[in-house]
Amino acid sequence: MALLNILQFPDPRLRIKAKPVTQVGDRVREIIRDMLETMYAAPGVGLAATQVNIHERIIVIDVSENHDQPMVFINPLIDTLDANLYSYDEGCLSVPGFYESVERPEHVIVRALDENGQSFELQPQGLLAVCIQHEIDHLNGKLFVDHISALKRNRIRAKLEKQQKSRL
Ligand code: QAP
Ligand code: CO
Repeated sequence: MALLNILQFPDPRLRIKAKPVTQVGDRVREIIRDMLETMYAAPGVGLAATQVNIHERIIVIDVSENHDQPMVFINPLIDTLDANLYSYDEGCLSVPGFYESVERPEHVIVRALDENGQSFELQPQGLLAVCIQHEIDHLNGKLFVDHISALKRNRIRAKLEKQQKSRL
């Protein structure tokens, strides 16, 4: 088990588009274990492989109250079911200390593989629906700050760059 380093905005590696996993084997299961350990330690409710500089389509999420219901999504595919939007104050382990309201489809359906390579389908509700969409964005090189105004995004970038420089 290992804690992984989490990339911070505006690191350009957060913009890399992740590649599909071709075989769900022990190598991928070790990545998943390390991602879960890193997410719980942060602590966070969701983490995409992109955020730990692994450019493969792997997501871990745990939105349960007791942090004891890990979910794994490999090669997730998502469809929007209707035009309803849902607004949520989102944060991100790669954008520490900043939260902004983002609107996304409320009703989606997700298909993915689990850690054994078995396909499953899910119609997530509430925070889980938000989190899955947020994490799939990461796999496509997109961050929640891309959904807010350029003014707000640039302010967040400037503050994080300043913090990152002072920590060198
Ligand atoms: C993504 O985010 C998410 O700023 C997961 O200082 C968040 O786990 C999806 C975190 C909200 C939907 C709604 C953020 C931890 C954790 C911070 C996270 C921070 C420490 C964020
Ligand atoms: Co995030």
